[in-house]
Amino acid sequence: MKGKVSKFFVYAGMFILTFGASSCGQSGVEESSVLDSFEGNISSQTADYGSASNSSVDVTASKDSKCGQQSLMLDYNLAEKGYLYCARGYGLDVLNALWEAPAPDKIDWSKYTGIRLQMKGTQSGQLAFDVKDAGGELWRFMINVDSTEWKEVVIPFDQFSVRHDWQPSTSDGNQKLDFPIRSFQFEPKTVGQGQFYFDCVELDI
Ligand SMILES: [Ca+2]
Repeated sequence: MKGKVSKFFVYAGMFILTFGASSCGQSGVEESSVLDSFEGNISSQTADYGSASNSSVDVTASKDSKCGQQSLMLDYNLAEKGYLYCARGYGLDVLNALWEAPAPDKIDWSKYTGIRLQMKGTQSGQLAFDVKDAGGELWRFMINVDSTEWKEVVIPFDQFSVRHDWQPSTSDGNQKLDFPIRSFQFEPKTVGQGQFYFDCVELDI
């Protein structure tokens, strides 16, 4: 009987470990590849967002989620020639807008080939997903939003293009995607009003 009981606990333990690693695990799980699942407080203190004066964006948590209890929701109105963004990670103006995963230099980026995320939008059109690399350079991947249902987007690192429209003054401009990546951001690019939901930003093996 004793043997049976301990075997059960071994299997149960294996299940929990596997589950934690393959879905949206807790940030404390060592092998988890989840970069961010937007749990906890989501506000202007924990997300770095803003817009041009002719546009607007508000960022909150939504209960409509794919990982954990909530997703990140952008409620926006993008005007012609305007812009707006929402970023999480390290080295941002909002110091507590940190992703859930460990700090960039604590992640073994060589294990991963790209980024995978879950998203949905109420308006079809274009959405930019950017990452800022170790040299402060911004890289972009354009997502075509054609459905109001949740969908998964997979972005291999080699599919990012260096941004030519704008770079931070601190960018090293070497046009090489230097690891570690330090932050990511969402930028709706289609003029109009709508909402975007994001969840389960993971590193793809
Ligand atoms: Ca979540």
